[in-house]
Amino acid sequence: MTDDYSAQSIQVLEGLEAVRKRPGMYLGDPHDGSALHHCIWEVVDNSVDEHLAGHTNLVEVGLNLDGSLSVRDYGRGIPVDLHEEFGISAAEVIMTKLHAGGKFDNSSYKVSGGLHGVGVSAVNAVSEWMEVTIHRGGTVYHQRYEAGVPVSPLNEVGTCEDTGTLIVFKPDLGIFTNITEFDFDQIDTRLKETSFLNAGLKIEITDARSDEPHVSTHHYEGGLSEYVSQINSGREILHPTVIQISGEKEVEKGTVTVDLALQWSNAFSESIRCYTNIIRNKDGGTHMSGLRTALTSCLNSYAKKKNMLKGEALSGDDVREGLAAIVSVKHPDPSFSSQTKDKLVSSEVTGVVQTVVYEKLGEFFEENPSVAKAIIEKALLASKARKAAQKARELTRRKGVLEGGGLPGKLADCQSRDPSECEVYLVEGDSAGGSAKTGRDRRIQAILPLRGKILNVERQKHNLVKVFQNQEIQTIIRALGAGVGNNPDDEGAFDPSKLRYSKIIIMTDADIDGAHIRTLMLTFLWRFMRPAITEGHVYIAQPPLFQLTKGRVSKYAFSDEERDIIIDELKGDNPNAKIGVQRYKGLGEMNPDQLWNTTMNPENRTMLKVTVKDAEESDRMFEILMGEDVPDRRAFIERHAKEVTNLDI
Ligand code: 0RA
Repeated sequence: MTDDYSAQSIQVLEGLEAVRKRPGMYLGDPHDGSALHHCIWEVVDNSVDEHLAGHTNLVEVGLNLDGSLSVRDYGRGIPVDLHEEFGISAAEVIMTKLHAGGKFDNSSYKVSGGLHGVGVSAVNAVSEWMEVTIHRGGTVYHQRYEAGVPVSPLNEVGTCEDTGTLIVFKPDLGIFTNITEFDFDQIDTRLKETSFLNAGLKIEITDARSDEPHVSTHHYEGGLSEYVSQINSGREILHPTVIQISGEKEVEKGTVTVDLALQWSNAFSESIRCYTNIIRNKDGGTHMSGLRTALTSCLNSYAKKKNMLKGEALSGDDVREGLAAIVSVKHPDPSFSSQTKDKLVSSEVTGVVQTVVYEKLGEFFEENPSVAKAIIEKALLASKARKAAQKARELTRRKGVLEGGGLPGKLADCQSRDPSECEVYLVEGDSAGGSAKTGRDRRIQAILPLRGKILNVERQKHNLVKVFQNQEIQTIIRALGAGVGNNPDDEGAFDPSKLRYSKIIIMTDADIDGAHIRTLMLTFLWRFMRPAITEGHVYIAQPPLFQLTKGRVSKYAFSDEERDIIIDELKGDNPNAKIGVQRYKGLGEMNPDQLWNTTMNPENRTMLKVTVKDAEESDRMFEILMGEDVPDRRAFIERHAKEVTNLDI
C-alpha cells in the first residue's frame, strides 16, 4: 500500500512535470494567450459536464484582481472518498493525475465536452497555485496545490447545505509569457457560445479586476435557435421562425445525436458553425459536409417537384447563400484532424447528418410550402446572379486580352517578373501616383494609381455585373493577374499562386478620406480576392504625418506622440531653438524623394500587414460597416467609439 502510494505519486509528479515542460503539447501556445485561455475552457468544461448530467443550472466564472480565475458550479461536487487504487482521495486524483479528468463514471459523461480534454490536472500543473473547495454531503472540503503538487491534505473546513465545486487557479507566469492576463471579451464570447449550446444553462461572468466590477450573464432557454436568431440580428430574414431539426442514429460506437437550427436571410455570405460535444470545430468536417450535401439535394428535389427549376440544378453555393446555421452533434467517441479539434473527421457522421437533415427538412418543406418557396426563390436568384457575374468576369478577361497582354494602361509595372520580389502599390489619386512612379524602385515596385473612391462592392453584392463592369475594379483585377472571386470552383476564380506581385500595398492619404478609400479597397479584396488577405499578401503603407526640420536636419513623425518626442530631441538643451513642423495633408504634398524615403523604401519603411483573426467576424464587420443597414452601423460605431483614437478634425 505504502509502496503503491509512493510509486503512484512519482507517476503523478512525472505527469505534471511533462505538462510544465511542454505546455504547448497539452494546452496550446503559452506565449500568445491560447494556452492561458484554454485553461479556463478546461475547468469550465467540467462544470458544463455537471449540467449535461443534469446536476447544475448555474456556473459562475470570476476574473479576480490577483490574476486568478474562479469557476463555481452547483453540481454534485467532486467525490472526496478514498480512491481504492491510488490510496488518496478521489478529488486529489482528479486534481493531480493527468488524464484522470474526473470521469470515473463514464456513462454519465457520454457526451461531455471535457471528456476528451486534458483535464483540470493539466491546468493545475501550469498554475502557480490552485485551490479546490468542495461542497458535498453537508461538509465543505478544501485543498491547495502549488505547481500541481498538493501543499495541504483535503481538509474538512466547514459545513454547508448546498453541493458543488469551486476551483480557483492562478496561472504560473514562469510558463505563460506575452499575454498573461485574461481577456474578458474572448471569455465572454466563448462562454456565450457555451450557454447557447446548453439550453437552460446560466453562465455568469464577473470581471472584478477594475474598480467597477463588470458582470455578464448568458442564459438562453431557446438554445440553438436563439443562437441563429442572434447571428441573423439586423439582417432581413426570409422566414420568421428558425427551422429546428433533431435526430439520432446508431453507429458502431454508439448513438450519434444531431441538432440543427437554420434560418435564411438576405445576407450574401453563409455562416455555418459546427460543434462536436459542445466544442466548436472551426474548420467544419464530416457534419458540415453531411449538411451541405443534404441541403443541396433537398432543395433541388423540392424545387424539381414543384416545377420551380427551369434550367440547371441549384449549386451548393446557391442554396447556402444567406444561410445561418448551427450543427451540433453528440458523439460517444469522435475523431478530429488535430489536437485542437478544428475539424471533425469521424466518417460515419456524414451519413447521419445527411439522412437526418434530408428527411426532416423535406418534411418541414412539405408542411411549410411558403417558407420553402421563399428559400428556393432566393437560391434561384443567387444562381442567376452568379451566372451573370461569371459572364461579366469572362468579358473582363477577354477585354484584357484584346487590349494587348491584358495589363491596364494606368499600371506602371516593375521590371522583374519574379512575383516573390515584386510589389504593387495601389495609390489614391493621380498626383500621388505620379510621385510614387518617380520615387519607386522600378525594378521591383509597380504603381497603380486609382481614381478617387472605388465602388463600394458591399452595396453591390446582389449586382455583381455592376462590380465587374466597374473600370477601377477591372484595372485592379487585370493588374494583379490572378483572377477574381472567392469560390475556388468557379472558372477564373482568384488564385493567389498566380499573383503577379507577392505584396499588394494600399497607399492612401493619412486622413479620413484616405481611410475610407482604404476600407473600400479592403472590402473589394475581402469579397473578391479573400486569399490575398488570408495568405498575407496585403499591406497598408504608413506615410508620415509630420516633417520636422531644424536647420538642415529633417525628420519624420508617424504619430502625434512621435512628433513631440522628435521635437524634444531636436531642441536638445536649447528650448528656444526653432523647429519647423509641417503636417502632411496628403501623399501628393510629398515629393518623390520624400515619398521614397519615408514610405516606400523597403530598407526603412514601416507597413501594416493586414491579418484576419476570425473570418466570420470580419465578414460581419464588412456587412455592418459597408453595407446598407444604417441603424446597425450606427450601433456598431457607437459601441466602438471609445476605441477610435485618430479621428482627424
Ligand atoms: C467525478 C464524478 C462525479 C462528479 C465529478 C467528478 C465532478 C467533477 C467536477 C469538476 C468541476 N465540477 C465538478 N463536479 C463534479 C460524480 C460524483 C457522484 O456520483 O456524486
